[in-house]
Amino acid sequence: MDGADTPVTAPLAPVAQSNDCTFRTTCPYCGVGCGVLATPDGQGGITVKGDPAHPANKGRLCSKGSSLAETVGLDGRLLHPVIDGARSTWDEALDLTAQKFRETIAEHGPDSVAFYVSGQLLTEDYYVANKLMKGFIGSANIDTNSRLCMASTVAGHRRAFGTDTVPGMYEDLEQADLIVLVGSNLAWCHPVLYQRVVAAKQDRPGMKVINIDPRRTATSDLADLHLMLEPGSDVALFNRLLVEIVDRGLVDEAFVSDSVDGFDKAVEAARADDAAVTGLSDEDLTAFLEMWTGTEKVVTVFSQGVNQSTSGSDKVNSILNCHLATGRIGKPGLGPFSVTGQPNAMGGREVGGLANMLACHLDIENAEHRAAVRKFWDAPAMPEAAGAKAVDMFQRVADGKIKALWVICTNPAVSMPDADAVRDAIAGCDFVVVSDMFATTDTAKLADVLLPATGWGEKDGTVTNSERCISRQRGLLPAPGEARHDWDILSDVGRRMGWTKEFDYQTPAEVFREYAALSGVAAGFGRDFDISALSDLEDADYDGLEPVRWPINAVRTGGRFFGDGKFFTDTGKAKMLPLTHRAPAAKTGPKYPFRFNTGRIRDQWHTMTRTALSGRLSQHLAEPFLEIHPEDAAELGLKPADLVTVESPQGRALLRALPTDRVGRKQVFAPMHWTSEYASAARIDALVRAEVDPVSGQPESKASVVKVTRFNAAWYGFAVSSRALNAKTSYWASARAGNGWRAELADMATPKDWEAYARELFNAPDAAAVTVFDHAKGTARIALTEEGRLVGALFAGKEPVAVSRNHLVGLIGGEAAIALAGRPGADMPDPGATLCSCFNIGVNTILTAIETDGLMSVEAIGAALGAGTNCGSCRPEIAALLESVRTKEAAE
Ligand SMILES: Nc1nc2c(c(=O)[nH]1)N[C@H]1C(S)=C(S)[C@@H](COP(=O)(O)OP(=O)(O)OC[C@H]3O[C@@H](n4cnc5c(=O)[nH]c(N)nc54)[C@H](O)[C@@H]3O)O[C@H]1N2
Ligand SMILES: Nc1nc2c(c(=O)[nH]1)N[C@H]1C(S)=C(S)[C@@H](COP(=O)(O)OP(=O)(O)OC[C@H]3O[C@@H](n4cnc5c(=O)[nH]c(N)nc54)[C@H](O)[C@@H]3O)O[C@H]1N2
Ligand code: SF4
Ligand SMILES: [Mo]
Repeated sequence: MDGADTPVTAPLAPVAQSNDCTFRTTCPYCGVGCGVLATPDGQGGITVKGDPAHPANKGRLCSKGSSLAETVGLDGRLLHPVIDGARSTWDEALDLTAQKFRETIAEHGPDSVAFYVSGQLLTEDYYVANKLMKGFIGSANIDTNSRLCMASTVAGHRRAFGTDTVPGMYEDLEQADLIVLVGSNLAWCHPVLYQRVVAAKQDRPGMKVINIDPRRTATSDLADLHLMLEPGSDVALFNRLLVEIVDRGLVDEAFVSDSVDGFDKAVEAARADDAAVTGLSDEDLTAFLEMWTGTEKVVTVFSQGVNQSTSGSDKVNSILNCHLATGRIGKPGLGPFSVTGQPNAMGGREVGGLANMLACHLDIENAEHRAAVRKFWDAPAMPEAAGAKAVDMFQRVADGKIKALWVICTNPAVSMPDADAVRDAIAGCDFVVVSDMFATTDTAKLADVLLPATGWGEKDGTVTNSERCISRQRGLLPAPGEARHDWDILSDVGRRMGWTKEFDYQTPAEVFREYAALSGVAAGFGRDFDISALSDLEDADYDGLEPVRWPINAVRTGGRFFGDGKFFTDTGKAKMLPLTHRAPAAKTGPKYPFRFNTGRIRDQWHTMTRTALSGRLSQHLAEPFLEIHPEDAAELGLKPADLVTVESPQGRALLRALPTDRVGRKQVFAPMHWTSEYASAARIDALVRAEVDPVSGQPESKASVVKVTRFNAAWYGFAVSSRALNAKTSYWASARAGNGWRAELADMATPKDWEAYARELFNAPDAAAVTVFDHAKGTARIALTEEGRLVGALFAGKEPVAVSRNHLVGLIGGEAAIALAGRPGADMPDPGATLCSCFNIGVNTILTAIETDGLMSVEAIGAALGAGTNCGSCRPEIAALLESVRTKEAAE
């Protein structure tokens, strides 16, 4: 361990509130873990800004973080428990839950029940869930959505290091001379960390960035080199790198002989592999090898393009092999760096949320570890083997082996692979409890018992970010309705199941102290995760806990791991693994010719339960889409803005085609976010095959196979509405916008009576109607008004309708007369689709500024329009717009 590093900040200064009623808390979205200053307005609202004192973001926030104020209202919140669709009391709901779990266990054994939890739970919630299942119910059937996210990294770390440890910290990215981003769209998924990289690169132009991704993304735009490798071929690429390292004599012989096992076998396997499967040109491959081997300070950042694969663990180890061979680990400015997805993805790994781990990085299969935890908990039973991992868990639910399921803080009916089958399995399960903030999620709709949980801004506890930094989330708003905290609900059920003393927690601070003490026990076994110095925190110190990086014990705080060559394996040495490329499990062929890649967009968070509440965030990309290569689109006879049916052997979706050369030939990409709440058929995990990595159990979410066909719509429509729409067409996708909603529509049969159709769509039977029909062209324009105010406007035609969507959104609730023009008058320029969500600046506004005012840089556009000057999340897209104008000009 490298104990020389200074702590992140002096721990324990009691500053929960910076001044009057401003709270220092942590953003609930990505694993960057930015500090947020939130000020309640006393009426249920808040204002937010970045916390300049937080080490992760130093005052910055991205578009999602800066929009937090728009997502804390009561809109859609579940405010009281529900049993079988009817309101109940907490006593009824929790008694029923405890009773059903007890009965099921008594009759069918502990493995007939399961918890499926989440990397968005706070550490304290997670600790109680894990203790209840593993220690008291006596089953290891608790798994988490981190199985879909971090499991391959956990497996890779454990195989190489003997423990699941991220060696470095964020400042390594700033100090590196080369950053290699593998399967990471950092610009959209870890935007503040990305901005730190951009700033460092501006300060030191010699710094280089390589992006390894089969798709061109906002992140590739920053890269000096973008390797569009064949999907799934990362192991072959890093094997080739390992051979190059050896052949160039760049092995750190001293480090390898003192601190690494398995070198020879790993190199032998790498030599036998063939980089041709990457599909990269010699020129690109050579450039990569030159840059990596020619630079000492390399940080290799990896994310879901690596983890979500049937060779995910091998991909991780192929990267670690190269860092271990060169001794490039655990020192400033270099090392492998897995970025975590969810705000507490790391905390969940520490606390033992996965079915194959115990708390505090202890191993479930290790009898001594089990005995120690059992003694510490005074637990009646401990499982001796790993429980069901997510995919397996829902299979057991489908098979009827798991008969009682509790889903907490995750939406598996949308986010699990083979999602239709998962949805059906949950629907068919004897007893299902769902704890969520919202009643209308696709999973919540399937619950027998629905429990209202508090959410961000209401709950108190800790999270750990990608660089092992533990920060407080603080409650600043009252719990809405009867909502309760997850740790509290879980403890109450524990007590009702009979373990009154063991689950007698009154505050999250009590839970945290117990957890910190257990980490001291783990440290006794030589485990790395040790926060024992926090085990006697007073309540006030817990309230005031400053961001602090673990380990936190009597001898050290924070710092890097492994620079000293000491690892946590049985031999104390790191392990290099012999690895061989394996292609994705699903094979493309005549029936399913396209490789189906999936991932994220800038302004939505997962299944959209919170980010879609913000009209501002919803304007960036307001509709589910499929990126497809223009030549493939042409072969399918697709016209611009056509809809496509995407089908796999598992399921089907209906998406807007987005022809772009950002994807390769015969590769398509769709965002993971849309649910049945926001679109007719865009739960894209319904198409994803439930194929898992044999080591980690993580599903291959990015490499299924599909076919794509044109959806032959008889008509297309666009609508704006002051209230939620009642769309029933084959295709619809709706989003909050301005003072109401917007929707895209299409169907195979044209309504006979457009006006009647519009009244139903807008729930406005008595509104006054203004209609314009062009029967020759087959277009219909209908505006419905109540008391002179526009409640809904529908534009329909045989072709995708070309109207100014942002302009129409601005008219919702206003005067009706001007709506039917569909676009603004000549005196009012059309802003186009929103690019900068902070200042609501559209593409056209920026293009006009580039073209007419001759603005040539992102900075100049910022100075003139403000775009990109607040959160900065849109800066990569502004840069891409500039580039497209330059390319266009060069071609003219
Ligand atoms: N805006 C936003 N940010 C988020 C989230 C969100 O929902 N929205 N979610 C958070 C969470 S939980 C997570 S896990 C992270 C995920 O963060 P990322 O992993 O950066 O995001 P993804 O878009 O899932 O995938 C990254 C890239 O992997 C590429 N890829 C696909 N197959 C391969 C392959 O075989 N090899 C390589 N090298 N690349 C491949 C995809 O083309 C994609 O561009 O984001 C976090 N941040
Ligand atoms: N095809 C494909 N599928 C994927 C991925 C992909 O890249 N491609 N990525 C995978 C990854 S990496 C991830 S992390 C998952 C994410 O997938 P999910 O975890 O299913 O997505 P979320 O929308 O974040 O679900 C969180 C739920 O918890 C609720 N919630 C929020 N806060 C609280 C709280 O404090 N308490 C409780 N009880 N509930 C709360 C929210 O309303 C929401 O319903 O998706 C995975 N699925
Ligand atoms: S980068 Fe954005 S989403 Fe991630 S923690 Fe920071 S503000 Fe939140
Ligand atoms: Mo994730």
